[in-house]
Amino acid sequence: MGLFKKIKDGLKKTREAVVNQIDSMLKSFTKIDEELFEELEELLVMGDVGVNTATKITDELRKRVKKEGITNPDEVMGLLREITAAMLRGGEELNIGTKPSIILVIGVNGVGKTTTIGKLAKYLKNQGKSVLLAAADTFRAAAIEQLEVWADRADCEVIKQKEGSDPAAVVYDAISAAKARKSDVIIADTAGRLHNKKHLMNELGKISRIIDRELPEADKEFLNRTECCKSGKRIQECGRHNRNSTHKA
Ligand SMILES: Nc1nc2c(ncn2[C@@H]2O[C@H](COP(=O)(O)OP(=O)(O)OP(=O)(O)O)[C@@H](O)[C@H]2O)c(=O)[nH]1
Ligand SMILES: [Mg+2]
Repeated sequence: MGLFKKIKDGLKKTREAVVNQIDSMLKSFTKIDEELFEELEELLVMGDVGVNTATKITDELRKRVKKEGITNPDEVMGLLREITAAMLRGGEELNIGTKPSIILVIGVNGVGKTTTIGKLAKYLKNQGKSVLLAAADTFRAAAIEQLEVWADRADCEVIKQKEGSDPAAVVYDAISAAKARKSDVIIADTAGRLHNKKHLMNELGKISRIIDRELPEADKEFLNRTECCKSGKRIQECGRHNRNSTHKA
């Protein structure tokens, strides 16, 4: 079995397991009460939905149940599907209309920046966009190789220099390459950093200035692993939330 199929099947199993658990939990209830909402929220969090999203989903469910006078737990699964589908539809779109446009992915150590880039690259490629990755995490050992594995899966190219080189120079190279190849989107990986590490924050400032100078008219997104914010907004620290992380920068 190919690696990508293995990952896809793995994700499918996880999703099915969560849905089955919610289903049997709902069947064990005869009425809808606070305990049901709490158990549901717990299952969503354990299923890797994320605490904020799990709370949003259960809050919305409480509202709908009350408003529509629903009392039968059998009806909860249908409502859940509607709520999650609506949340996905309502998601904020990335503003990446110009050619090229650039997405700079930032966040503290181990929150899933590189993984998100891999998934995003694949998603954009499937939408017919040409994607170029910039390996601007030159700080953590093996970060470049990790990005290359994801690039391989998404079938896109990585612009890189050697470990320890200036990340702003990598971004500069990637912008030049994207202009020459007429790529649609550049996605730049960056080293995990905390806002109190001044030299790393300065480095981010330098990358940002290079982008503004080289791509003054382009659409730019600063994608924070836990939240999205547009270029120019203050870069906020995002909390370390990943239970599985083993990396240390
Ligand atoms: N459960 C879960 N694990 C994830 C998710 N995203 C990433 N991971 C895992 O978290 C670990 C760190 O992910 P990376 O993508 O390397 O995170 P990073 O922010 O690039 O890390 P640094 O480059 O070290 O700062 C890896 O083991 C990933 O497989 C997610 O959405 N859910
Ligand atoms: Mg990384």
